[in-house]
Amino acid sequence: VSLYGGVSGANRRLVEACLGGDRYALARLITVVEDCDPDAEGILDHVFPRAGGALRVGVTGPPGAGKSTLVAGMVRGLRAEGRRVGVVAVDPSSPFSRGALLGDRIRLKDLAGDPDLFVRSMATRGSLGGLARTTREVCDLLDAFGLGTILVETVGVGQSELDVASAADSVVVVLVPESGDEVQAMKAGLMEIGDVFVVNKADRPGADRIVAYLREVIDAHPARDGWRPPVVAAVAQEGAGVAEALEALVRHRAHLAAADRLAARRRAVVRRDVEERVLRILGERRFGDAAVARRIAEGVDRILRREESPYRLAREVADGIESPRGERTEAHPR
Ligand SMILES: Nc1nc2c(ncn2[C@@H]2O[C@H](COP(=O)(O)OP(=O)(O)OP(=O)(O)O)[C@@H](O)[C@H]2O)c(=O)[nH]1
Ligand SMILES: [Mg+2]
Repeated sequence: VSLYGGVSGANRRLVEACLGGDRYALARLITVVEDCDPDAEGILDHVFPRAGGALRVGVTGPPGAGKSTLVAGMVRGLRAEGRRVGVVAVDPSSPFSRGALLGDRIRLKDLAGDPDLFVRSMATRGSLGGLARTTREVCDLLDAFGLGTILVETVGVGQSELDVASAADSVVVVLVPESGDEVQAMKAGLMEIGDVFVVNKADRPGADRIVAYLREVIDAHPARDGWRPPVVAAVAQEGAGVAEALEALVRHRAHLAAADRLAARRRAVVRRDVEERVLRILGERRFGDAAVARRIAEGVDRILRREESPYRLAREVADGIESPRGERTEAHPR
């Protein structure tokens, strides 16, 4: 099946222009994807073979830790090496922020007009799961466009934000000297996703202490894939530690390149992505079915009267979908 077959002529022209290097076409396509336009799937399907070459770096950490300042510094470093860079700022807390505030929020003002830098911000619409998915789709567009390094900034270190970051090949966790309690509370989650730790605002007291504490925590955890995350102290505002952070990323990249680790890492993400999409497609089909919708609506009333539990209703609806004519097979084999 050609998903591209149904894509409108206007959107096809955008795709051709984008793949030919037109950044305005890229921006328009991102909007199409963000808006869940019916053409989005076909467009993404078409550009997919052209993507995959870019290194994707997630940058996450608590609000105000200096992620954007660090990202801006990294962008300057990468641009100085002649690399083409994409930046995606994902803000799970804001329902709308597209374009306008961006240069400011991302602290890349002085780089505006650079044709080899593309910056985009994305805000929450609907669930964070949806945001994570759209982020990956947008990264595919940037990747197909030919940006060799994509930096994805996400605010927060709650579990769901970690999901956004975990779709990247390398994840930088940015903390500050005051993050001790956060590290304590989120130890396992941080160790699971952090490939490089940056203690920013090292111009403030307590930086040495948290650097030492992080190293302790890292050493106490089994190395993931044989990698012990380096801890870099930084004063991003003054550009200090930025080169070290980039260097740590280069080393992590080399580590991933060896022994097929990159593929292994991407395999897990891709599998989950496909599973989520299958569920979504099935869900759209099922919940669009009038009989199923009616059954759920009636069940909800019973649940509110405590005559039925949501657990039982969900099971019954699912079983009913699997064998619609009441020819019920054994409910839960195995
Ligand atoms: N003292 C100090 N301040 C810094 C440093 N780096 C950044 N800042 C300041 O910290 C504030 C937040 O910086 P951002 O880069 O916007 O932080 P962020 O993590 O991107 O913030 P959100 O995206 O809003 O979560 C700004 O006022 C920066 O100027 C640093 O190394 N030392
Ligand atoms: Mg920011």
